[in-house]
Amino acid sequence: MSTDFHNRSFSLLSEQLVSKGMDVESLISKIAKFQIAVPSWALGAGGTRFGRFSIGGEPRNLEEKLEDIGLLAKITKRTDAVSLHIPWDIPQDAEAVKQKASSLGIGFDAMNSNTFQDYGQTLSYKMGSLSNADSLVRAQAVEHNLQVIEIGKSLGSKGLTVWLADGSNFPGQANFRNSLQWTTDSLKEIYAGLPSDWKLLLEYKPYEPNFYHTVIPDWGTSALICHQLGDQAKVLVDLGHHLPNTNIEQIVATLMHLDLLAGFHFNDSKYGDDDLSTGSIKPYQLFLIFCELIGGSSDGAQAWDSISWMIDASHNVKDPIEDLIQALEAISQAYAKALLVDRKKLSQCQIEGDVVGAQEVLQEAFLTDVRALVREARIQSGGEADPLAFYRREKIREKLIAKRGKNAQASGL
Ligand code: AFD
Ligand code: MN
Ligand code: MN
Repeated sequence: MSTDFHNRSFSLLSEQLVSKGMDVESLISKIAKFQIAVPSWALGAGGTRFGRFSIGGEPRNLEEKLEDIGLLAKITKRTDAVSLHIPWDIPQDAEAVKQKASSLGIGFDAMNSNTFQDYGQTLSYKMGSLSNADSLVRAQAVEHNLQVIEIGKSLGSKGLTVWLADGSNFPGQANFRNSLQWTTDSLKEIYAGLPSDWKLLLEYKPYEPNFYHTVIPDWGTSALICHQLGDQAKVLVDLGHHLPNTNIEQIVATLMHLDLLAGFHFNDSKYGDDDLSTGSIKPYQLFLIFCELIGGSSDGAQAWDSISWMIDASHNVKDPIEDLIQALEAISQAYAKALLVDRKKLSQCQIEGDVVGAQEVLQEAFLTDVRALVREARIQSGGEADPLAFYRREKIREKLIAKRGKNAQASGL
């Protein structure tokens, strides 16, 4: 896209916004400040249980994952952190990894533990980890999480995300109450090892890989456990972790009202935990979530800076870097649109019961084409006007294949 095209569309949009009494500079600085962490596992093709199609040139180790995120940071200016997964990303030399990351302008967001797979540890997680009927397995899983905290401390991370695959596939397989109690007790032991300036982000998911019950299936169970752990434990909302038609924006509002929102794993889905590109299926839902986030933080329910922003996606047919460029853009657009909501008018409509008026307020913001505003924020921060066009024009994937090999596969089990 030409600079002239951008300048013309940006000045037209600015005129519109100023005429509505908005401060364009402050909008731009908010958008520029809003950074989203990239998951280390999203730089390679993910795959499903039916197979995996390599994309070529994928990162083969942690250093190459950081290089790919460094590129995203440079051209999009929308990310400045990585969320690591252990044992997939165990740094051989933490200091060297930290140096490399900071040279690329990348910090370390929440660490992710992994007790949903067997990767050579002594006792199997097949029948669960923190909820396992065998106390020795539970102890092993607790120890793994404590080790993840140690690795995170060496890198400057301040968060531990715990997602448990624990559950059962058949009625009678597990005792619901014991599973919940054992999980809670195990999490208390992990929480006791949490540094005072860390947070524990407790993720929930209704099903998969277990298909009859999951120990932490919903936001309510996660919140109940967080209450028993302490105020450093809060609920992680993964957008794909809800049964179809769940009102996620209401969950976000409720958690903020309770100061219990740890943060997000952004993605999109049609049916389940599909891990599709954020904003590719339900952009209006993403916008409504940001309306609650802006409302909750401006009304003092929960501080914006206390929330963690991460993508959690898995790519089966797209180039992972292109997918992440699209996701970062979609998140920024939803945020920018939500900033345009006339909150004073909205609450007036709510008080007066003006249903149509309230919807008009939201639609007015949602239907505003904010791409020029998001692009201006990126250009002013030194990013590319059109990151996707840049990525393709510079033939970056071809260069990565030449450097790393056609069938290079992301490190990860
Ligand atoms: C899977 C799980 C969950 C977790 C992620 C990283 O469903 O979302 O956060 O893997 O461990 O997507
Ligand atoms: Mn997740
Ligand atoms: Mn998931």
